[in-house]
Amino acid sequence: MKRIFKTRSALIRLFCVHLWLVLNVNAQAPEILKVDPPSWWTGSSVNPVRLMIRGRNLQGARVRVDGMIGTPKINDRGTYIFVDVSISRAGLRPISITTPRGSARASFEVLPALNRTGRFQGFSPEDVMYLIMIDRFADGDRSNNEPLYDRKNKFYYHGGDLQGVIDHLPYLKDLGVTAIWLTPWYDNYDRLNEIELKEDKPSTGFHGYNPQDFYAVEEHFGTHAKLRELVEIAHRSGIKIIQDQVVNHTGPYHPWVDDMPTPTWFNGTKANHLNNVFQTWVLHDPRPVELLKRETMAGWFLDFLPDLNQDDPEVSRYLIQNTLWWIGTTGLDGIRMDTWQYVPNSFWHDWTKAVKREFPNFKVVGEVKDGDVVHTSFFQGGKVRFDGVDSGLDSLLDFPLFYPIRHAFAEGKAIDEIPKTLAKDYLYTNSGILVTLLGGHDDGRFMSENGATIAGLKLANAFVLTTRGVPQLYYGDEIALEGGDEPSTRGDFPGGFIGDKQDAFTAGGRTKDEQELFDFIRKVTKLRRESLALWMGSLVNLYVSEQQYAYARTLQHSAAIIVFNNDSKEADIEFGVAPVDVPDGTVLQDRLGVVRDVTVRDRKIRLNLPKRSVAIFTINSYRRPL
Ligand SMILES: [Ca+2]
Ligand SMILES: [Ca+2]
Ligand SMILES: [Ca+2]
Repeated sequence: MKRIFKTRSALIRLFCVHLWLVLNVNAQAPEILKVDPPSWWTGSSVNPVRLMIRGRNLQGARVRVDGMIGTPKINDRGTYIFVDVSISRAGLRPISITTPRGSARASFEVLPALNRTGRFQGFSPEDVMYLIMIDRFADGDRSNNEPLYDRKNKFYYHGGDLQGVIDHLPYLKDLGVTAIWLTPWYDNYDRLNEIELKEDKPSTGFHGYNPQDFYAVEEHFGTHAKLRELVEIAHRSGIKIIQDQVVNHTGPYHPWVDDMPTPTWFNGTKANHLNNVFQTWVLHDPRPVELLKRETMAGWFLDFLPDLNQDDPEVSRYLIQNTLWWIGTTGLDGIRMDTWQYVPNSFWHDWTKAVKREFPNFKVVGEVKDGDVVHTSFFQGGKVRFDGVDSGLDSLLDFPLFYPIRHAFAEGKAIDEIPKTLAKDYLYTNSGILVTLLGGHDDGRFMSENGATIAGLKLANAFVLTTRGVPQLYYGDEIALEGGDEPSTRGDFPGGFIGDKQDAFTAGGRTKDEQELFDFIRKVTKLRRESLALWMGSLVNLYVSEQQYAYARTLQHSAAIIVFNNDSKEADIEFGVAPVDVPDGTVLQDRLGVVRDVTVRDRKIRLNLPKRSVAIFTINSYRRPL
C-alpha cells in the first residue's frame, strides 16, 4: 500500500516536472506569427519602414534585422514588436528574435521598385469605371471555391474570383470600360460570421468589407501573384484597376480584437465601446454636440465592427503603409475608400499626402453615402475647411446626383431635379472629378425600382456617360439585371458560373432587350472615345423643363449637345445653342439616330423627340476661321 502511494506521488512529481518543462520550454520560447508589411520596395518615399511583428513570448527580445534603426518597441504582453528598418538595396532581410528562452526567425523582403510607366495612373473623366463584386462576377478557378461555398445562399461565397475578372477583360473592353473598381480583396475570416446574422442565420465575408488580414488576398479570390497578373493584363488592355480599401474598421474576428497591438489601437474594446449612431450631419457642424460626434466617428459600425483609432500614431502609420504597399507592390491605379466620413480629416490629410508623395498621379474616390451636396462636398479636398484641415481627397461618389437619376429615369419623375442638383456644383472644389453612378452594390438595382424600364435605363446610362464627372457602371446593369435589396443587388452575373443556363457575356446568350441595352451603352462609350468634348468639355445647360433637359459640353474647337425627353409622350422643343457658338445653317446629326438632322437657325435648334429618348449631337471644328 505504502509502495503504491510512493509510486503515485513519484508519478505526480514526474508529471509536474514535465508540465513545467512544457510551459517553460515550449510555451515560453518566442514565436513569430506575422510580419506587417511582408515587403517594401527600393526608392520609396517611406524610409525607414516600420514593421509590426506579431508573435508570442516576445518580452525582452533582442531583434536582429539588417538596416534596423533605433530600439524596437515591445508591448507588455510580449505579443507585438514595432521596429524601423531602413530600405536600401533589394533582397531578403532575415529577422531573428532571441530571448533567454529561445529564438525565432522570419523574413522581410525589399523588392526592386516597379517601373512607373503605365502604372499608378489615377483616373479621370476620360475613364469609364465599372464596379465588380468579385465573388459575384465570374468563377475562373473552381479550386478556390470551398469552404463556405453555397450558390443558393445569398450570404455565402459563390465562387467569383480574380481569374474570373481576367477571363472577362475582353468583354469589358468591348463594352468600353477603361477602369475596374473591385470590391475589397483583403483576406476576410475563414469561418461563419455568427455575430452578423442575415435573415437570422450566420453569414460570410464574401463582400470583402470585413478584413481579417490587411496584407493578404482573400483565398477565395486568389493570391497576391494573381492580383499582380490581373493588374498587368488589365493594363495591357488599357484598363486601370481601382482597389476598394477600408481603414475605418476591421472584421469582427481580426486577431487585434482580443490582443490590441497598442492600448489605444481601437476606439474602445470589444467589451466596452460606443455604437455608431450615424448622425453624420454633426461631422460638418462647426458647433457639434461632442458626444454625437464621438459616437459617429468612434462608434463601432453595427456595434460589432471594431473601429480603428487613427489618432494613435502607430495605427496611422500602419494604415498609411498598408495603403502604399498595395499600390507599390501591384501597380494599381486608384482607390475607392470605404466609409470615408467616419475617419478623422486630420488622418486623411496625412494619408493623402503620403499617397501623392509616392504616387503623384494617383487618385482616390471616397464613399460618403449621402444625398446632400452640402454634406458631401464638405469632404472633398483642395480646401482647408473650418476644422483647419484639407483632407486632400480627390473625388467622391456622387450620391447627391444618384438619387435624382433614379427618380427621373427609373421612376419617371421630373428630370429637372438633375440640373437643380448640378446647380450646387459650386460647393465642390472640383465637381469634374466626381464619380457619377446609376447603380452600386449597396442599393437595389435600377431595374428593380418602381416604374423602371429598359428605355429609362438607357437614358440613365446616356446621362452618366455625358454629364460632368467620371461615369461608373455597375456590373450587370448593362444587361438589365434585377435585384431590389442589398443581397439581391449582388446577384451572380449570368454566364460567370458553373452550370449557368444563360451566358450574358456573349451576344448569343443575351435576350433581345439585353442586347439592345448592351449595344446602346457600347455606342455611347464609343462616342465618348471619339469626341473629346463629351468628357472634357465644359458643361453648359441649354434647356430645362419638367421632363426635358438639354446641355452642351464645349471645348474650344468641338462640342456636343445632349437632349433628353424623359416624358412618356413625345416632345417638341426649341432652345438656344449660343454657348456652343455654332453658325446658323449648320446641320447637326444625332449620333444615336433617334431624331432627324436638325439645322441651326437664329442660333437655335428645334427638334421633336420621341417619348423617353435622348439625342447626342457632336460638333467638330465648328468655329469659323478667323
Ligand atoms: Ca472560384
Ligand atoms: Ca479568408
Ligand atoms: Ca471611425
